[in-house]
Amino acid sequence: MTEQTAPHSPISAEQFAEQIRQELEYSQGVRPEQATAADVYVATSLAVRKQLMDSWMRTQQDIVQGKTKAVGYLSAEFLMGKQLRNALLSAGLTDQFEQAVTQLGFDIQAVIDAEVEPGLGNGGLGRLAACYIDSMASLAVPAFGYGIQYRYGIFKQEFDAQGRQVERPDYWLDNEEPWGHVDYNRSQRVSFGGKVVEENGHKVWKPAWSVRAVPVDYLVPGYASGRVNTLRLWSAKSYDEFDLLTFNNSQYLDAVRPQVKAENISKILYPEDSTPQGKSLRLEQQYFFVSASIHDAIRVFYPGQDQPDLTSFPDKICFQLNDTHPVIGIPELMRVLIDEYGYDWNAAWSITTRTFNYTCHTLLPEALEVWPAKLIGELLPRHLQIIQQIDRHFLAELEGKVADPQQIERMRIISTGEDPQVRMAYLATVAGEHVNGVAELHSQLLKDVTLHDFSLVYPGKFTNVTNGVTPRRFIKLANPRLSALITEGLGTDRWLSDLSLLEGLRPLAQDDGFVGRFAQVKRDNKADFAAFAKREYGFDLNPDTMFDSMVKRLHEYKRQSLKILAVIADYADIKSGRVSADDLLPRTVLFGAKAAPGYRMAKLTIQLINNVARVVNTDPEVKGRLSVHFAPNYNIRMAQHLIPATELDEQISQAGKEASGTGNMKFAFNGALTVGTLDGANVEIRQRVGAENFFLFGMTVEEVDALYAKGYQPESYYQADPRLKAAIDMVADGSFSDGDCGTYAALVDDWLHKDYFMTLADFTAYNQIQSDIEALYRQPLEWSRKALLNVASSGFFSSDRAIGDYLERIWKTGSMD
Ligand code: GLS
Repeated sequence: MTEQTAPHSPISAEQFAEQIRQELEYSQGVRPEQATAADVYVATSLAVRKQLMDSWMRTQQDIVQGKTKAVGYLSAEFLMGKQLRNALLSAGLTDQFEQAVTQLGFDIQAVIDAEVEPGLGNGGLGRLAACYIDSMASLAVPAFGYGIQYRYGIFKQEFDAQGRQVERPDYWLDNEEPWGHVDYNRSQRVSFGGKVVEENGHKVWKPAWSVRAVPVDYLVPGYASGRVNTLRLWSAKSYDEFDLLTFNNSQYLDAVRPQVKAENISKILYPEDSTPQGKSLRLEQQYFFVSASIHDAIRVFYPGQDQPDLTSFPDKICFQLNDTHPVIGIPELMRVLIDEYGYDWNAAWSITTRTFNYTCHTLLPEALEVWPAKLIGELLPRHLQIIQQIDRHFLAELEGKVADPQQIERMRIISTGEDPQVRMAYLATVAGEHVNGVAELHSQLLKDVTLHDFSLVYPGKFTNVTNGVTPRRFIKLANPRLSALITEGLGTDRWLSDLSLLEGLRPLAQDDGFVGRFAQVKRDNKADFAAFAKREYGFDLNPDTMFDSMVKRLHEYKRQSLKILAVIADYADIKSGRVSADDLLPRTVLFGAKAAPGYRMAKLTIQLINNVARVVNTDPEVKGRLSVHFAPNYNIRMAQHLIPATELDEQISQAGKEASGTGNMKFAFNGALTVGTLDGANVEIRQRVGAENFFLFGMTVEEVDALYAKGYQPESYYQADPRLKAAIDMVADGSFSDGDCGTYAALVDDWLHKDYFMTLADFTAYNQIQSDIEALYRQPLEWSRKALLNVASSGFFSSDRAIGDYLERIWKTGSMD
């Protein structure tokens, strides 16, 4: 068997134990005998960080001196997950760590558990960014991740006695955080407000206030590449700590006001996903991190130069705009080039348009960010002028190319009318060199619908890069049993760097012995998850039932309602005596989802699911056959436990609404079968794993459009399907609200009279596919064979492949080695 070894000079377990001891004593001032698991966690992390330092410095140097251009991945979110295990894996120190910690007399798990997960993202978009920087380092692509170190990440979710979501702040930085290095010597000034004046024929911005952007550097070690890239997250600090004069007059709050205002910028992550909120603090955050990052890139690539030749900037770095959040970087680079370095408009435009590329991550029109021009004018007056000028130039260009004045009007970057809005996706499309969607279907719909006018004018700009996820975290770390079996089956662990090798498992799907061992891995993972869920949430899960999971953000388009209505319909069948509980396939339905705090319908759906769980799980009539559990605070850690234990994965969004999905890929990697619609990357997963190994149901995008056009009347579906009617009636009649018919009235009313995402129209098809699912599950060997074929065929969804596509189609750069 060939084992990959990590090229960062490996050390022995004894040496590692010694380094941990040194860190305990000389960094933390704790004698090993007095140390707690949390101390050992910090010491170990510092020791691993030091192990990676040489590779990091070498990588930095090669990035600056190398001939390949770097990538600046600009993202408002990086949902990293816990760092320690991943860093150990990349540094090739996992075994040494386990031995060293044991030698020191500590419990490995307790040390791992001492790490607090940084929740610096909402969901798929932030996690994708984290997977991409992992892959870039693993492929030795010179890259920087640039974002914000939020003081408070995504809220902690709890449920109250009524099953409602309660949001609690995420104090992730309250304990020592050993991974981020605060580099006060490389801070940047970021300014806001004020006005623009004319001086000697030049526009000069006189800002009203500034903050200090301090970088906090995280190492991003590649797997088996010997490379360590940088994730630079900016933290906002005040220049005016506090006003002593005011303080002496005992006005404490006034005295610290400037500090509070400045530091607020990086205080909280907006807990929205797919639906942005137009708040000025959010625009401040966006500008804060892109301005600091652009200046940082100039500092890195033109060190010590007062008058650098920035015409070479696009050959040094290209910026990927992860959705519209960093798009204010476009006028910022123009401003920097024109106002700070004296380039004329055309030269600046030429540099800018070769520097930026834009990834769109949505299809929901309401999720395409727009900012009131007035707000931009107040916060960034010079940028508004630049955007207006870009819009004027663009208009002139369009007039030469487009005959239809209405089309031109539709395409304007700044809308006309009383309260003009700046459309950030349009700005990114006009200025970006490439525009990509995140799955084949999504990229097609961007061209055909969302950005159709633009695709006519700039057909060459549009491309697709189907998302991918890292196999290091989501197979190797999450599922050690499966990893070992794959390595044994393939005779090598090289699949961790080249996931297409999983194809080699295909013939083993015909080997009943191997399939049986694969099934045993799943069974053991289910038992582990049951123990985890008991410990963490007090759930009683029976590993001899089917584990059926739906974990993702709570959003109407994702249709958690469809799943819970199907559960209620089964329950109603039993309660009414139509079906005997003994005929039901024993199933454990698992939910995990956070709802945006202000999203009423999503929060009501959480409440409903929790109360269905309460009623069903305590009803002796269905005991052992059906149980429902909603695990609070779904996060990366929980995903790493739950995904390997899942047998059926729910990807049931309305077709044409989920841009890609990435959970679907993680489940396929781990041998779950998918029940899903033809939406997002489901389409490609089904193509690759084979239609016979995927449970497809529901309307297509075309059918959805046709039904909207015809006039959708959800109530007619309610009348036509007695099971659907029974389920909705049970919600309406207070069965899940202690007899109170008002609790879910808003949900019921929406289902019957609006149901924008057509849950009711897909209900019957969703139920029908359940009989196929159950029939297959009753043949365990056949189920496992198909599950194994899912693993064997999902190598395409590695983030390494996705980064390969970005390199080839968009960045036109490569490895530094
Ligand atoms: C999202 C999409 O909703 C997901 O479908 C997609 O997988 C993800 C990454 O591309 O981006 N867009 C968004 O705003 N949040 C997401 O998770």
